[in-house]
Amino acid sequence: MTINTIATTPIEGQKPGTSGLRKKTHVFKQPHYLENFIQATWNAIGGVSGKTLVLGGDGRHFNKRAAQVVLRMAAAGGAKRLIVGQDALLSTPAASNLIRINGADGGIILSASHNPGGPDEDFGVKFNTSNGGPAPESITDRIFSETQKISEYSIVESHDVDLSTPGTTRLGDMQIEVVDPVAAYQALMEKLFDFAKIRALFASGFRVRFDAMHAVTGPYATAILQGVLGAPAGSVVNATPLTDFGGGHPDPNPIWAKDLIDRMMADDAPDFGAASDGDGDRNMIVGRGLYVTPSDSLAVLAANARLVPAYASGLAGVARSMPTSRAVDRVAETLGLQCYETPTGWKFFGNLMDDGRVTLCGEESAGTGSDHVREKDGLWAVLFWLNILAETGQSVQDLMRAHWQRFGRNFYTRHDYEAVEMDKANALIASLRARLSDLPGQTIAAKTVTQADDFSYHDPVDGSTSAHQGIRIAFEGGARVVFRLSGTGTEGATLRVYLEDVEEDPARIFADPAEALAGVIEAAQQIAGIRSHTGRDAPDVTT
Ligand code: G16
Repeated sequence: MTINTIATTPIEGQKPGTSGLRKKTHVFKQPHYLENFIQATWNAIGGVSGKTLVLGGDGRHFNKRAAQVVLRMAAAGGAKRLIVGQDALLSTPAASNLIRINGADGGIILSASHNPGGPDEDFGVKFNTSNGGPAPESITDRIFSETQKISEYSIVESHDVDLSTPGTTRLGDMQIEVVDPVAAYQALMEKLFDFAKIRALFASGFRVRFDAMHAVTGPYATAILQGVLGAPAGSVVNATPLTDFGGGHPDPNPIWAKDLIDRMMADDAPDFGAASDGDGDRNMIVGRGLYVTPSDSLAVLAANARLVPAYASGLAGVARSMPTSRAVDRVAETLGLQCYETPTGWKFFGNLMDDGRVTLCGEESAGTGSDHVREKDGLWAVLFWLNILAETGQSVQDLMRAHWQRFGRNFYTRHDYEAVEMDKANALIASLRARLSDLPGQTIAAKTVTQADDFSYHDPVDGSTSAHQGIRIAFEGGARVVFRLSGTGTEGATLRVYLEDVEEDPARIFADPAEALAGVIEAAQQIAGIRSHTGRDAPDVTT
C-alpha cells in the first residue's frame, strides 16, 4: 500500500456550522478542499490509527466520489476497520445506530441534509463521535482550528473500492465492511415499536403516503412500511434516492413537500401523510386536512410515549431547542417531567441523553428523536405516530384536538428570509442586541414585552457555555418571538424569525394559526425593523 503525503495550505471558511461543514458542491470539489477537512478531522481527534469508523451519505451528487476519498484517507491514517453503507448510502440515524452497535470511534456522514443537491447545489460533511451523535462544539472548534494550520494530508494510492455489494474487503491494513444500509436500522425499529399493531392497522385499510423526496429514506421506508408492515405498494413515493433529489429541496415542510400537503388536504386524502429529508433525520407529519407542526409533534409523542413499547415505562425527561414552541413544556409540566431548553443543533442533546436526563428531544426544524440513537430520526418519528394511532384508534385530527383541549395550544410559525446580505443580517441582530435592556415594559403593536435576552446555554453535564444562541423576546400573555441567523445556509445569511402565541381558551384553540399569530408577527416586524434592515417585504419561506 502506498501512502502519499500531499503538501497543502489552509483553506479559509472551513468552520463547521449548526450541523457539519456545508458548502456549494463546487467548493468541495476544489483541489484539497475535502482532503483538508478530513485530515483536520483526523488531527482533531488524535488521529484514526487503530480506530473503527462508520461512513455513509445521503446519495447526493459527489457522495460516491467523496466516500472514496474518505476511505483512502482513513486507510492512510491507519484505521483498523471501516463500516460503510452499500453504494456509500446511509441515513444519518442509521449511521448513528451503526456507530453505537459496532462500538465505533466515530463516523463521517456525507450530507448537506435538507439543502438541495447537484453540481450547483450543496454538499456537506459531518463528523459524529463514538456516542453516535454529532460532534460537540469542543470538537468542531478543534477541527476548525486544525483547518487553519494544516500543511499536509495523507491518502492511500488505490483504485476505487467496490461498494456495490455487501461484503468484506481490505484497503491496505484496513478492513472494509460494506453493509446493507437498512438492515440494522430496521432491526432497531422492530425492537422499539409494536409492529404487529401497526401491521394490523394497515391490514384494516388505513392508508399512508410517505414522501421520501427522492432522498435516502426511500429504501428504508419501502423496506419497513411496505415490506415488513404491509402498507400497500405505492404508499412510499419518490422512493429512489437521486443525486439531485429530482431537482427539489429535500426538506419536509409545507413549502417543499407541497405535493404531499395538497394530497392530504384533498377529500380523498389518505389517513396519514409523512415526509423525510435528504439524509433521513427530519420528518413532517400530516393528518387528513391537518398539518402538525414539528413542535406539536414533539409534544404529542411526549404525551403518548407510554403507548409505545420502548417508552412504556416512562420518559426520563424531554428537551427542545430554544426556538421550538413550548408545547412540550406543557406536557412535561403535567406529567412531572424535567424539560430542558438547548440551543439549535442536535449536538446539544447528546450530553443530556448520555447522562440519562432525557429520553425524547425535538426541534422546530422538523427533527424529533430519542435516546435510541444520538441523531434525530425521521422514519422513527413516523413509526412512533403510527404506533400511537394504531394503539388509540384515533385519527390525527382527533388526537390533535384532544391534545390541545387537554394541554392548551401553542400556535407557531417560522419565517425565513434567505440569502440576505451578511452585513445587513448582522446589523439587524446587533441592533436588537443593543436594545435588549430597553425592551421590557415597552408595548409594541399592542404587545407588552416582559423579557428580552440573548440566549446563553449552560450545559448541565459538562459545564460548557454556548453564548449568543438567539434573541428571545417574551410578551405578556405568553407570546414569544425569537430571532437568529441560521447556521446551515450556504449563501449569505438566513434570518429566522420564530413566532409563537399561546391559547388556553377551549373556545379559541381551533382558530386559524395565521389569525392567531397576526399580532406577534406585527410586533416582531416592528421590533426588529426587518423591512428596513433587509429590504424584504415578506419572508421567502414560511413554515
Ligand atoms: C440541522 C441541525 C438541527 C437544526 C437545523 C436548523 O438540521 O441538525 O439541529 O435545528 O439544522 O439549523 P439552522 O437554523 O442553524 O439552519 P439538518 O436536518 O439540516 O441536519
